[in-house]
Amino acid sequence: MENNKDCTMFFDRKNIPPQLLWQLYKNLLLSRLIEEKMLVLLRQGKISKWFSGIGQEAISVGATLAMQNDEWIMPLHRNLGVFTSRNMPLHKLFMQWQGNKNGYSKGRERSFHFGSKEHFICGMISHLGPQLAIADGVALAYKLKKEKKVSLAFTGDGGTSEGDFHEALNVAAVWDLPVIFVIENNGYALSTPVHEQYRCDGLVDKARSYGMEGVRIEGNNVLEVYDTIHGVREYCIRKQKPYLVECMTFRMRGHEEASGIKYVPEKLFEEWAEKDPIKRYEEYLLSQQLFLPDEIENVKTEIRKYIEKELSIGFHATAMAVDTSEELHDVFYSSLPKKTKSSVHKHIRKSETSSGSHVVRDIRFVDAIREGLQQSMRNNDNLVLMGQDIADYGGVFKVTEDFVNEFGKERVRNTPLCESAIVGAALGLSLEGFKSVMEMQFADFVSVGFNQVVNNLAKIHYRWGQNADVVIRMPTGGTVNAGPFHSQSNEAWFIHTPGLKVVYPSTPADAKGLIIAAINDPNPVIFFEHKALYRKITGDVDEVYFETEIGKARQVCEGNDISIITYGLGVHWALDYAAQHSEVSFDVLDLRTLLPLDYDAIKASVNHTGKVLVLHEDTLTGGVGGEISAWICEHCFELLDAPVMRCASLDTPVPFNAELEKNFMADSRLHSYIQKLLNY
Ligand SMILES: Cc1ncc(C[n+]2csc(CCOP(=O)(O)OP(=O)(O)O)c2C)c(N)n1
Repeated sequence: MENNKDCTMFFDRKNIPPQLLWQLYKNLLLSRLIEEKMLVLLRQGKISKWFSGIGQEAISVGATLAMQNDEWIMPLHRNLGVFTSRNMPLHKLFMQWQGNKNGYSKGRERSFHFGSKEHFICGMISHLGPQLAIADGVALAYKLKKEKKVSLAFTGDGGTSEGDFHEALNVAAVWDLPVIFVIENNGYALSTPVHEQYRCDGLVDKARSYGMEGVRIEGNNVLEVYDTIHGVREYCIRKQKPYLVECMTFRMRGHEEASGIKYVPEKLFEEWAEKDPIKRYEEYLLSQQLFLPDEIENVKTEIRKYIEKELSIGFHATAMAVDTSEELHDVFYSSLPKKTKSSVHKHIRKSETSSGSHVVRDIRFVDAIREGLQQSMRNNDNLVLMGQDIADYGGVFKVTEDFVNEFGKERVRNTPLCESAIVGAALGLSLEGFKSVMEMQFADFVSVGFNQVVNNLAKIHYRWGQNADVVIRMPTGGTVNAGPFHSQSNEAWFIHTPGLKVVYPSTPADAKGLIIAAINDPNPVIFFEHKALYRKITGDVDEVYFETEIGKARQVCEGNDISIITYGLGVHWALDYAAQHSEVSFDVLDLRTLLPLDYDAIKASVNHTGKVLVLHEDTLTGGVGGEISAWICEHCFELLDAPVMRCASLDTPVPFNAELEKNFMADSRLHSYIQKLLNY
């Protein structure tokens, strides 16, 4: 090791060539000088929040330069050096921080909560930990494509306490994924010191418990960071394994600029000022006569000028012109379908249909889903299935039984018990052009993957233009005497989340057509499958590969006394009731998709009868029935002959006892609602 006598840090340049030493220096400087300028602008009220990474720059810069430019990085709020080291144009970054339309998130996201596909940077969500599992998914994509690449995700010391940290590291270890997890241990998580955050000696100790290698390094030493990540990267590729790197550093400013630093002892600032990553590195370069003082001064002047120039472009950007229609249309990714095997098959179906050569069979609901999945797997080489026990065991409902024999364990993946990480990994796969279907073992368990669904999958396209090509299969619903945690109807949780599509078939034909459509849709789709229908319902299903359009309801039967607007098991309740009450003429509408709703079909049904009952298995308060009812009142008031009524399940958890559950279920009150409407 070469010792720079004037400082407390040891620098070892190893074989790093002078151009790279210089590049590291320039990138450190750029990051620091931008930050210093931002702090001035913040005081002048020209930008809003700022999370400072001053003192931690060596980690972002060293790590980014040790990666290839087309390898994904998942940065957080103190990683300016990642963005600048990937050469993102500074004026566009300024526009981003000002919330300008020409920034990376079109003004929709603040500070560092944005990504750029072009730069292989995945934008964070505020919740910190979810970044880690996305890196798993990207690494899985590299592995499946047999590419010699790694992904890299950052976390702070605080973030390591989140369940997402545990899940992501565990999945990476179990699946042998080439991911580098970098902890920036800067002493505090907001005001919480590390001794209130964890009890192990060092966070790197956690690596061993996951069965992965780890190392703790001096995070303020840019050469140490660069050299470590460079070596770790090669290790991850060669061994196809993850690696944990704990970088010791210090946060030299407040959590964010407005929050102050009173809780940090002064002495720590003094100690860490001595280890300033830029000052020390600069001294090293000069002491080794690698560069001359003039060169250093000149580059500082050059960078300052560059910042001013780019800033003025940013400040002269056109002011935001709000366009509501553009906002609404940018929630989902839309593209013309690519010429994939699937479109070829769709074409085949049409010709087969017209020549009458296709075969329709009477099959069970569960078999229809299975067939849709199987044909999708055959048609999309880039489709991966993930879920607990879905491989050899075939899933608890046997939907994927034998799939592993046809498609192999790489594409039919058993997962550890970690819903959040698997949803995150699905998103990571999507970043690299894969499609995925995740099976929630029971829809109830989505609650432990909820954040990734509603905040990452749902919002990512609107936030920075990246789509989430993910389907989550949700075996749902009650009437199976399974108690509160294996019977819930939780579709309303998702209907309230812009950016998701929510699909809920009630027949075998729709189950097949809609699962295929959901897989072909490049957006996140929450796909509900009622467990009670799996083996109870059969119906005609075309054997060819076909899609049923998402967003279109189906008129099940036409009538003129009462409309029953429903979905899922409700469709069968309505049909059974209608069969037993031929004296009443029912117009039954099967919604099939709950987000987006087919308002045209709803209006047409109201028009047929003037009396509407919205029927669903979900509980009453806050259920989708409330939304439909409000919409009808607002848009079809003149067509109504009675108040819109909702028949839903009791506002209690789903009880276990068969009699209690029967009483809970909406259909136990169906007759009285129909009578009320008839008599109105
Ligand atoms: C799930 C969640 N809980 C709380 C917060 C609020 N919060 C934002 S940053 C932060 C501290 C994070 O500390 P650490 O992970 O050590 O990173 P650092 O800010 O020190 O870089 C907290 C508590 C959050 N963003 N997300």
